[in-house]
Amino acid sequence: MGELKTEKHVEYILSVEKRKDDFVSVVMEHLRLNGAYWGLTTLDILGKLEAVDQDEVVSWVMQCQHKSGGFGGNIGHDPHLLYTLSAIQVLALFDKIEVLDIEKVSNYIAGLQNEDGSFSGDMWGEVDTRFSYIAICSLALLHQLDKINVEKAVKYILSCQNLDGGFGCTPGAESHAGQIFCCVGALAITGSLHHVDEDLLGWWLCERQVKSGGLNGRPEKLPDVCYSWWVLSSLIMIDRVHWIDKEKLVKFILDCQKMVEFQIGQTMLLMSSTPTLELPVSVEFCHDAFELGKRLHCESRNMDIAGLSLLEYPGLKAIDPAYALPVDVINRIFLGN
Ligand code: GRG
Repeated sequence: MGELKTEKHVEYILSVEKRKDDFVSVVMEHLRLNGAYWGLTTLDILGKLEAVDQDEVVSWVMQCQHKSGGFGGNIGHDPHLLYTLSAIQVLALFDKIEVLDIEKVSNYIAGLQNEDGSFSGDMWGEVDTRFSYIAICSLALLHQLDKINVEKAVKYILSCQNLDGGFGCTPGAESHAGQIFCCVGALAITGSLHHVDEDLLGWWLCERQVKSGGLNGRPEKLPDVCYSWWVLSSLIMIDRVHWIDKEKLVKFILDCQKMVEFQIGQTMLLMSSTPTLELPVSVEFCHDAFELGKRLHCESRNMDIAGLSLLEYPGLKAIDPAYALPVDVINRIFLGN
């Protein structure tokens, strides 16, 4: 089995953090705060958070705040719940939550709860269990859960539970591992996991492991290394992680690491979604398109490492499966140590 190429992952994440003006940075600029959350969390898990300039990041995060109290994905962008959570998470990593006007941010989040207990992602009204998780996770990190109707929020999430034990994005929608993470995470944070049939859901989740050891996100789909996070974290929260073959999954994740030469003499460690997927050996003319694909994989890469942390891979900090932040950060917030 290969090993985790820690230094190469750190090198890659820092290179993405530094570039702000190239084509890809412009195309991805509206997502930057969420990318920052994943990248910085991964650096922390790898024990390398001190490699970034904390003051510079905190100052940039605060410039992403809108007058409504919510955060956009970058400076000057519209506010959305997702980036508001990312902002709180990044500040939590640096132990800087106190720079927030907690009243203002939590009022923005609470204002997006609907009459039926669900949450809209922003002022335009899209409803999804992702937003229920985001609102609940954000308010819990701010110690402000009493700003919403938790009972109704839980009731709405339970209305998205399917007969197969899984959860979808809205009532009646297909079960998907990503949505299951959101619903199980929100139920875990609110102390409502007793509503879940752990054996039924655990069965659905462990069936996501395919022959290669990788996990897919729903039946009959291809495995993808990003589900190392969504499926594993859910299995851990319902105490059924021993129902999958962990060793095979570790091998699958490590085999997705690919050293690729993308400029003469310059190599980068990329992640493919499955070990068998060949990444193109890039030459200068396809640099931009390749970079874009690479950047889209950045989130995946971070989920792989977060997944390895859940699998207790040696040398990695532990990550909390519900809050998706390092356990020491969560202990600092909730236990004050
Ligand atoms: C703080 C960890 C954290 C999350 C914030 C945004 C969010 C809350 C959760 C997203 C959950 C989710 C829906 C993840 C799934 C993302 C994904 C890989 C979707 C792919 O869907 P398809 O249909 O792929 O393209 P499949 O694999 O089903 O064919």
